[in-house]
Amino acid sequence: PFLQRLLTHDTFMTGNCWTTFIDDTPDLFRLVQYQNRAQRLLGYLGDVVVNGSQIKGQVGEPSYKHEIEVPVIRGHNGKNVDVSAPPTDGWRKIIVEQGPDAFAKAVRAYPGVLIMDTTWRDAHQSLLATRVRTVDLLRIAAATSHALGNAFSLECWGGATFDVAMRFLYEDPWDRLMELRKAVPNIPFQMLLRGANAVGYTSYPDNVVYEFCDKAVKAGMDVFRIFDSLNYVENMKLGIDAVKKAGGVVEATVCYTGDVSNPNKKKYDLDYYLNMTQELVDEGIHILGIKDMAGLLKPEAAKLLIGAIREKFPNLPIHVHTHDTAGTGVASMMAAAAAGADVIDVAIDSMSGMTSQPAMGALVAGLEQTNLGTGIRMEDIQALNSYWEQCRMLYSCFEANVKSADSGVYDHEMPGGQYTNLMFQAQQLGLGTQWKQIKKAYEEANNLCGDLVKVTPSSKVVGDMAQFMVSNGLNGDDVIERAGNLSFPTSVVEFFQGYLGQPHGGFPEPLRTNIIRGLPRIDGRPGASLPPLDLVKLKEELTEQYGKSIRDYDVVSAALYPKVFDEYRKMVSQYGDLSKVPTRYFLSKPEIGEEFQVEIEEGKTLIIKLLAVGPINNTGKRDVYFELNGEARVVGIVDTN
Ligand code: 3PY
Ligand code: ZN
Repeated sequence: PFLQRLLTHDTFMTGNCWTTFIDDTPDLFRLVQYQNRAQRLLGYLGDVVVNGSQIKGQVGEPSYKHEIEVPVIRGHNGKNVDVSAPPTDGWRKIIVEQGPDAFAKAVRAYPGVLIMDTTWRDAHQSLLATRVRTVDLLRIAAATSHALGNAFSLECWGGATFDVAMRFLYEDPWDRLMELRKAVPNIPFQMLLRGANAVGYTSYPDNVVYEFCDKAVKAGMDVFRIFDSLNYVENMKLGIDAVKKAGGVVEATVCYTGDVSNPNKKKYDLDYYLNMTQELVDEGIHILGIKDMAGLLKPEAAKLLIGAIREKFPNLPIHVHTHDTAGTGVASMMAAAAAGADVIDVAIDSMSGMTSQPAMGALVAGLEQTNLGTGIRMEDIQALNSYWEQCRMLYSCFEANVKSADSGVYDHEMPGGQYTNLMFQAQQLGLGTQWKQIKKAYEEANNLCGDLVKVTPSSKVVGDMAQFMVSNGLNGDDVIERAGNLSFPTSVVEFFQGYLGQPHGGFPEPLRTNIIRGLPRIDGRPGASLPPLDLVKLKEELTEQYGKSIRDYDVVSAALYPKVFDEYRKMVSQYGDLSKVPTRYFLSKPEIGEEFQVEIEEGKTLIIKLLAVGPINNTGKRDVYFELNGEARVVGIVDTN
């Protein structure tokens, strides 16, 4: 009947389509669009039915097959809270009404310790290959806005989430941010910004970083944790200035490595961190971040480091981040709190521990018994945790199977996210001893590179060098001896050329010269020599290619990740917006006869049921039969098995 209406429509009959047709008959056009969207969505679901999910990194299917129950939050009076009414109270109010300086002052003046919840970013980046999707964040967003109303922030964006959203989940990172913002108006949002590398792995032209920060604030971001992977302050200055100009809160960050409690570890000692803090303070930052990306900060080191910074900078808010790889997370964060930290990072219990952050419940309970309470109730943590327990099982197919603590991290110093990644890869290769070798080689590679701060992207350099050594059977001495003749991974060569910036203590020689040979050397900030990107021209080109729907946000995505953006748009034009498909059906096929819903836009819900799968035909396709809002639909899917 729909096709009949279309074919007999006056405008259509005149043949005077499409440009004026769309403008003149919006209702019919919307109907075409809607039908089209539904059919494209069935194309995706049909493909999963016939060929299984193609999401990279997925092993098996979700171990949880039920609808995830969203918890009830109870108010102080014991009554259930109506979470559909978003709370207005929270730390964000100060940012919005009085600005970042007032916010920083209020945080410093708070008598207890505040928490940042990393569940929506670092926790799943460290445990589940960054694969948690927007739908699952959105479902718990309203409850979270009430339960964690006194949190300093929710870390929900940046780091690897930006490219993984497009690359592997086929969803738009900007939409994620804007939708979450709508659902959580009261708690500040926080993101991880890799300084001059923004949310990428390389330096970008300065104007791209400015544009990125400007758009991030417009989309709802508040606090920017800005770091550089070599602690190279010249790279950080760009990010600091860009965030300031955009109106965001600048949390400039010192990445922690080594061990300040060990007098034999001299390269990164207390003076190094105090000097770097001074340099950042001189830039007029709002908050100091201490980013212990590998979980090397032992309790005694936390006491020394935070204590020394607190003493020298009494008015500076300090925000501490760690990973629980060795198992010292809660002890170290308790020590940091006692030594004067203002904000501590934790993840909801079922998304915490090991390569993720320490457990929220453990830290909050521990601090409750001191005079440093967080203002977060244990009862609310339990409620949120019940949701994430189920979610963790839903994403079980992305678990790297890290099963225990590893105090070997004090030697190899791998950041949490990379640890899970490399362990997963070693497991996939099926070589039982490979993991042990990789860890050893990582330590050697770090020493070869001059003992670096290791965090994205410098950690990738060390990881690539380690894998190169293992696969070529080389030890550190071999590398030094044969450096002039080996063909090193590109990331390693570029690092030695200076493309990431200047490491503390300089590059080791003669290794540098032997690796880069005749290639150019970059002496200062690598991005300084990049010409600005013509964003106006880029927008025109993108609009020509993808149509009028290109927003300024998309221009930034394409500027940072041209190829990833293009492939993402191709997926969208083939299957439509997949971000609202429930994760279970995004990753695995439904049972025959099982009914489920997809809300493709507010108020527009598709009710879908898989009816049958046909035999393979002579074009190599199978017909997949669905019921869509009560009507039978069929899609032909190429069987690639
Ligand atoms: C990132 O850069 O994504 C990190 O999480 C570094 O720790
Ligand atoms: Zn981290």
